[in-house]
Amino acid sequence: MNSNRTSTIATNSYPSRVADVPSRLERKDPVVYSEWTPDSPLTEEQSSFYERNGYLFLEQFFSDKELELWKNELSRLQQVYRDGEDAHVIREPASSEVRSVFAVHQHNDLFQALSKHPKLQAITSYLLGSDTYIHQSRINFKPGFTGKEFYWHSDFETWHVEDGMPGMRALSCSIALSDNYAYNGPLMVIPGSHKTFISCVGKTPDNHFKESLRKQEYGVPDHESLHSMAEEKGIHMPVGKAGSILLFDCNLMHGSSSNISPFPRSNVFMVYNSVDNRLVQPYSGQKPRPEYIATRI
Ligand code: 6CS
Ligand code: FE
Repeated sequence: MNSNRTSTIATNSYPSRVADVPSRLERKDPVVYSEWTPDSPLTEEQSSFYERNGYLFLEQFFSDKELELWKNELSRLQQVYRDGEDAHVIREPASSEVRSVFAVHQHNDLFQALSKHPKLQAITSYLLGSDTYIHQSRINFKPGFTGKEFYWHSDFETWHVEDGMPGMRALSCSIALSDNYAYNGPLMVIPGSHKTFISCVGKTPDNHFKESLRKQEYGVPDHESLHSMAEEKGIHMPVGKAGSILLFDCNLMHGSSSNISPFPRSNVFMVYNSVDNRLVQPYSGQKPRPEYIATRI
């Protein structure tokens, strides 16, 4: 085991789930790790929007031809995993509908190619200021009528506490494989929330992921923190056609409502982590989560 893989409390810049009251810590890490130049893959305006808001929504990012391929593969996977007991397949809390399929970048050739798409790699390397690897990938199907919510949370809080991600040098790219409307449970974000770390209360249960991926109840922010953040910064809901992408910082507060519309809101998420931010031991002190949730390189 090399030395930098052991996390010590002294190096824990973002303690969470250790106190019995919530607290707010200022972000210690940059948001955009590169200097913008005219050769950058984003415009200066896009880059500074992402730095300020913690997210960037790009419509019609992929061609219809590419999209058709991934949409067909999505439908095929939904059939493949409809029954069965695969660990990386998560079902809805109140039904047996498939909620998420994890590690698609490992199990599936088409989605592996998507995770390495040159347009995505150029943007993620620019924003994270280094080469990147996939920390986690998943398809969230959010089926029509039964797709349940993803309560407000910061991904980084979980990835730091439960996976041992040292700093805020990772981002998610949500690729819409179905049209995202206001009424079918799209992602909602609190712009600018990525610059504050909400330290949560409560001790992480063992094997927490067995519940949290269906309905997260630990590592979720308290109502007072959420209320004051939303009051101060508002809530944005970037929606658009299939083929659009939503890039968002690992510490951005986000969530999505249940989908009671007849229309699915199926997105594939690729999480890019900097190779200079590789996981150490979980800061919770518990054993690491399985590889299909958090890649350890
Ligand atoms: O625990 C995780 O890694 C997952 N949980 C949520 C709610 N978002 C990020 C990720 O999919
Ligand atoms: Fe999330």
